[in-house]
Order: sequence, then structure tokens, then C-alpha cells
Amino acid sequence: MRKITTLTEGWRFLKAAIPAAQAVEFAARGEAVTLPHTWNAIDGQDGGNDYHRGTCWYVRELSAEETAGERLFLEVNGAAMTAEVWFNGEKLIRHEGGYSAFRVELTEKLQEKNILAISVNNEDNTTVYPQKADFTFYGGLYRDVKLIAVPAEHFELLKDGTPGIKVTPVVDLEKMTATITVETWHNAQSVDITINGETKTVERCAEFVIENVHLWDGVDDPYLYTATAKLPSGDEVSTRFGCRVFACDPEKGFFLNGRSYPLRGVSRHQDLKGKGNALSYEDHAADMAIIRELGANTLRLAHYQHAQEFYDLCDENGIVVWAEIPYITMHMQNARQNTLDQMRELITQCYNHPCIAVWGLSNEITAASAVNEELLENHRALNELCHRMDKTRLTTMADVFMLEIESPILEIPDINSYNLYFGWYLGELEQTDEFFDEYHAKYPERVIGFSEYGADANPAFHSSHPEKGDYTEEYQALYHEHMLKMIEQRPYLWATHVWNLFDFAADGRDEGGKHGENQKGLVTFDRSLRKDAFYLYKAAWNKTEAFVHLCGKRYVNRCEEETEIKVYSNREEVTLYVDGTKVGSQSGKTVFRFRIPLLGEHLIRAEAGDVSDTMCIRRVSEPDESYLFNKAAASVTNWFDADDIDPSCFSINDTLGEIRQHPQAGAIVDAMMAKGASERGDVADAVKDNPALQRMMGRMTMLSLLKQGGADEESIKQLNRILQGIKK
Ligand code: GCB
Repeated sequence: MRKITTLTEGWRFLKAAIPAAQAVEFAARGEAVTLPHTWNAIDGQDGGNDYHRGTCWYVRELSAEETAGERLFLEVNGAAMTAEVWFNGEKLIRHEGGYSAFRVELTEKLQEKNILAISVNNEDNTTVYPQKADFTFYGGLYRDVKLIAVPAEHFELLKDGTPGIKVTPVVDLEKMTATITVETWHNAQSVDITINGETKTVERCAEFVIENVHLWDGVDDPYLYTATAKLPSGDEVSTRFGCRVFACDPEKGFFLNGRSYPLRGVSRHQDLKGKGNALSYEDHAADMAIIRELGANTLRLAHYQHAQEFYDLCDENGIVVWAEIPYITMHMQNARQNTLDQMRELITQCYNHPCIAVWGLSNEITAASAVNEELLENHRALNELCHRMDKTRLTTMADVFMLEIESPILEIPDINSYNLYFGWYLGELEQTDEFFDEYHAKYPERVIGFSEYGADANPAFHSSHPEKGDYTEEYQALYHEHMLKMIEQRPYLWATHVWNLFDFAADGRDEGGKHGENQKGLVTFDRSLRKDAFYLYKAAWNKTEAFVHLCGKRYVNRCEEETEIKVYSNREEVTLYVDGTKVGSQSGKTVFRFRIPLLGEHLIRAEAGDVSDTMCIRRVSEPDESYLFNKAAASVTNWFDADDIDPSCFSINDTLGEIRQHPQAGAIVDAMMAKGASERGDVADAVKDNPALQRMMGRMTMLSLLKQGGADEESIKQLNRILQGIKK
């Protein structure tokens, strides 16, 4: 029999980089904590990029009852980022990587009194990923720590945190049968393996055939089987598995069990306001409930290995998962081994989860690194490792927007995906459409997806003229309306993932009226508020729960004679009432727009079938300043009236490309940009040397380039005056 004890209570925490002996000596003076725990729950979320990054200690005495058993192992499910386990004064193991589990045997080291001391370190270094990314690198023992007592004959526990059992189902969709290969690792003579009531006694591996197989069929029917393996000693392991077939077609996108199944969903980070990454099972389950409410059928679990409980929830809910390691932003010469270690652990520990469809090799790795032989070799090594360990899944990569589509790195993984932020960080929304059209036309035989896209929104900010960079809830909604349509028109995209389902901690960020948060979430960091864009996707994806949502509920005070009322619904007809009087009905899909006169305070009600939603808005005489994040930028739209601009001459509304075709106008903007570039240094160099980026900028209007570059009102107006003096 196996006895598992979760070590939740009784820990002492010392926020001090001291030697192990001292940590034990001073433990009593440490703070009493329970696991899971992070020391960055507060300072990792409040901005300033000044959260504590160093070595801390967790110390605990193990009782006689806890240490009982023939062989005793310690299991650490998440120690961020590098941990050392000291037991009774001796260092037993060092583990590098904050997101995978590891185990160590304690048996031989047991004494009368047993003191466990674990040091955890999240300092920056050059050997362990991640080191460069916006999300907070929380430190702590933030997942369960367990003791596992097993008999002398037992399943393997040490190798890369293995579950000891590996199940590979291969499905024949024509015959509706599945051949299940079960491999086990143990030190006994034989093992009894059971699936579906059938038991086979073998040395290590067995094969089963399931007739009339019940498929794991995504969100519609995520059926799970269980495989159990038992040794004569009584030690037992079991794992759930699912029988399904994943496939990708460059023209038709993703297939599940032989039918077209476009993967449409979101990304998730593992953290929560006030708690950091020290999440409970209830926190994970609450996130999953929101994902189901949204109607997503896929998740990118970014940017690292998530908790086993969360992959379990994905198995149970039929969510198709992209799993990845934190090989992100910047290649580090001394961390090749770490990428391989983290990938080996990810695959070993997660192999049995039916939800996982692809292994992600890296994220935006060329954002701060050149594509050179070293980078390519690291990717080839990872790709080969994935295929060696897993014959059933594809590999992929999340490419940064400025990575040339001709780059050889795109040929390494089986399929690709791009992170594109046109319409947010740079460029215009439509450039996303053009990007994919170009890619697909040039490489029709390649499978391509959309691994990240999003726009920050602080639900306190509102506008009737939303625009890029204003952080309003309305711009985020518009942005996603565009992307939703763009995606629907391109069925070849094998998967699309909104960045991000939830706002998350990025302690180095200070923008959009919040410190330390990336606000691209469709839902706020504390999960209390769903932004309008959430309901856009819910209207498009949720097929089970009829609903209607009035946008702009928080945009109460409106300074205009007429206002737009926008409704998202998964019904086909929406009727609008103002103060109890019917305004009109509209048939359509997902987005319904009405315009109404604003006289005073109004009660708005939208109805779709037997569901409805209400809100109150009012007319005000002065704009409500509290709705504006950047008050100066917010007025930009009104600087230039279309009538004031002579269309026969150049203006800041022309694209850089158009202007550059005229020698005089081109020389003026080039001189101005060269001046800007000399002030910005290396960033500008990167632009200059990057033809893809140059092309993208060529398509942007001068106005949007200037605003993005932070130009002030006066210089924008001045350039416009100059351009207006030049005939096209
Ligand atoms: C990215 C990164 C992601 C960031 C995101 C952003 O491309 O992959 O980790 O959080 O952009 O919001 O800037």
C-alpha cells in the first residue's frame, strides 16, 4: 500500500539567504506558513518591478507518523524557481525549474528526529528559464509538498517525477477500436495492469484493445478511461486517459476524431490577485468554470508547466491544451540543458493527459535573440526530444510578429503559430488579416495558428471614440470584434488563443491606470468582473446557455446627444427597450448595434428570447474625466476634422509608405524619423534592420506612427501643416 501525506501545515518560512544549518537553527523564529505559499503575493503584483527575488527557506519537522513506511519519498510539485532539499543537515537534491515536480528519496537519511529544510530561489540568473518576460516570476513553494511511503517493491518515483505508468491510446476511427499500450516502471517481477475490467499480468508493458471505444470528444463528451497498475507488494498507481485522434490540416485547420473542430480559446497564467501563484484546487476549478462559461474549447497554458490539477480539469472538461516550457523571449547560451530538462519533465509528467494536443518549444524566442545556428540547434534538440518521448503529438512554437515568415526556425516544429498585436502595440487591426493572408498564400502547405492577440483594458476607462492605446473597455471590445471576424473568415487557422483570459501580475508594468498588471484579460485579475470583450466571445462560442449582454454598463455618464447601444448575444434576434418603450429589433449574429437619442437618465433593456439584460446610462453636459486614462491622447481624435484636411495634399492620415513615394514628403518624414531613431537607440536599429517591420510600418498612417512613438500634440500638428503644403 502507498501512503501519501500532504505537508500543508507546520512550516516555518525565513526570508533570508542563509546557510542550511542556520535556517534550521532559526526556524522557530520564522513566520508560520501553510502551503501552498509564495513570498511575492503582494510585492509581485503592485508594480515597480521590485519584488523580492532571492533565496528563502521553508523548514519543517516530520513526525514519526509521517515518516512511517518501508521507503519514503518527498514530492515537491512546484518550487519556483530553483530549490535545494536539505534533510537532517544534508543536501539531497537541487532542482532547477519552477514549474515541474521533482522527488527525492529520504529513507536512508531518516533519523529519530527529522528536519526538512527546502531553500527556494527566484533570483535572476543565466541558466534557468524564464528570465525575460512580462509576468511576475513568483518565488515560493507554491504547490503541494507530499510524502509518499511505499513498500520495497514499488513503482519508479525518481526519474523526472514520473507517474510510473505511461498510457498510449491509438484509435482506429473506422473500426471504432482503440489499442492501448500501457508501460510501467518498477522494481518488481511482475505487474497487474487493468483497463475496463480486464487485467493482464506482465513484466512491464501490456497492450489492450477496446472495442466500441467511447471517445474523448472535446467539450461535447470528454469521456475518460482509467488504467491501474498494481504490484504484488500492493503498491498501486493509476491514471486516467482518453481515446481521441487529433489532426491538423493546412487548409481546414484542426480535426478532433475525424471531424472539423476549430480550436478557439484563450491563454491562462496561473495566478490570482492577492494570492500570486499559490492557488488552491478551488481556485483552479473556479477558473475552469469561467472557461466553460466562455465556451472556449482550447487553452494555451502559458508560459510553463501548470499544476496537474489543472490538466486534470482540462481532461474532465474536454479542453484541448497547448502545453509549453518557459523558453521565452531570449535565448541564453548557458541554459540549453535547462530547456531540455524542463521539456523532459513536462512530457514525462503530463504525457497521460488526453487534453494535451501539442508541445510548445518556445515563445517569442527571437524577440531578443538572433536566429543563429545556436538557437536553431536548441530548437532542433527540443523538437527531437519531444518526438522521441512522444510519438503521438505535434510540436509547435509561438512566433513573435517580427520574425520573418521565411525564417528557417519556422521549419523546425511540426506546426506554427504567431503572436500578433497589430492594432495594439503597433500597426492597424487589418494588418493581422493581411499577415495571415500573405503567410497562407506563400506557404499553403504549412499549418498556421494565432497563438496570442489582445489589447489592454481597464474597466474604469470609457469612450465613445475608442482608439488604440486608450485602455478603454470599448477599444478592447472593438479590437476583439475585428479579430473574431478575421478568425471566422480564416478556417485554416488551426488554433487561436486570446491573450489573455485573465489580467495577471506583471510587476514591471505600469500602464493603463494600474501598477503591476497586464490588463489584456477578458476578466479582471480578481475574477470579479467580466469585461465586455468576454461577452463577445461568449456570444460567439457558448452554444449551450442562451444569453444577452448589454455593453457599456460601466460607461454611465455620456456627453452626447445620441449614443450607441451595443448588445452581444448568442441568439439571432435582439430587441431593445428604452425606459420601457420598444426601440426596435435586430436580427444578426453575435453583435447588435442600436443608436438612441440621449435625453436624461435612461433605463435600457435588451431582450433575446426569454433572456434579458438591463443597464442605466445618463446624458451629462461635460465629459466625465474619470473615464479617460490619457486625457491628452483622448482628445487627439478631435484635432483634425476631416473637412480641414485637403485630400489633394499629403497629411498625417496617409501611410508612411504613401508618403515615402514622394521625394520631398518622403525626405521630410525620413529626416524626422531619423531624429527620433537617434533618440531611441537600439530599438530603432532593430526596426531599421528588420524588413518585415519596415513593411509593417509602411502600412501605418503617419498619425498612428507618431502617436505610438509618443509624439506630442504640437509636433503632430506641425508635421501635418508641412505635409498639407505638398501636393500629391
Ligand atoms: C507577448 C508575450 C506575453 C506578453 C504579451 C503582452 O507576446 O508572449 O507573455 O504578456 O506579449 O501582453 O505583451
